[in-house]
Amino acid sequence: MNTEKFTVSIEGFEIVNHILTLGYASMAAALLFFILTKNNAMPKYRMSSVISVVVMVSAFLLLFIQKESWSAAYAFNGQAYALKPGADLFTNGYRYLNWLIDVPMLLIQILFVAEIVGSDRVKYMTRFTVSGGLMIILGYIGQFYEPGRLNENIFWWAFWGIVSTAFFIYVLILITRVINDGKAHMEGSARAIFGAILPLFYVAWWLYPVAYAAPILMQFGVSYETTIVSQQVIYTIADIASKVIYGVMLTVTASMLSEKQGFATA
Ligand code: RET
Repeated sequence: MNTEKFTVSIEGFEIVNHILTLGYASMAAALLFFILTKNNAMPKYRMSSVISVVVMVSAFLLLFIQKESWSAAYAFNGQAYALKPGADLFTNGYRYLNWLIDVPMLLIQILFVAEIVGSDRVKYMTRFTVSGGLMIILGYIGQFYEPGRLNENIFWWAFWGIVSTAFFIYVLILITRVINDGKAHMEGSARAIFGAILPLFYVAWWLYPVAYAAPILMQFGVSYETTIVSQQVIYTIADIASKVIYGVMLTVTASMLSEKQGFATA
């Protein structure tokens, strides 16, 4: 096996370790935030905070494992970090399994703050879970063939990525509807903050397919190191935006809506 091409510089190796540590540290800090602020909102909104807590725990564990997987795959050879013979290869696979939990959770949590209830809530919950779940499972299959991996196969990687994107577009259509419906019965700053979730969502969620696609740059002469390091940086920014910032915006909206309805926090 030619492991030469899989070598990463000291800086590259450390940036990934640092960014993954930032990732799981943010999840731990935000976990406390969601627990401590849960009662600032009326009971009907609190499921949003409960779901954020679930998401934080699962993302914390995943990013911790991701960091361990990265450190364990390489060893310093006196000049750079080379693949360690006999060690497990670094894999993003754990991420996808974490998303399988977190994607339906994140999509469902907003329904409580948007006050979508009854059969509409059930309808959205089902559609979000099925389409979000398929989007992730198909991407999980595709990532095994990622360019740069030993068993790369650009055809299958692109094929599963494109099919997964079709479900992603459907999720974007549904979430746009949910946010617009929710906004319709809000006013003032609650409406402004809740409305700002839509652009956040579009930017943060698109970063995932961008990171999935990044390794194709190797076909155009970009190094293995640059693509793999930027992939981890993009994933971490996306994780913090789509889970932590999103959850905080929902929490703030819920407490503003509660206050308007006369709910006083102790
Ligand atoms: C994949 C495969 C390539 C095509 C597309 C993808 C979309 C992934 C998304 C993931 C979102 C994850 C979140 C996780 C939070 O915990 C699967 C990368 C479209 C949108 C929000």
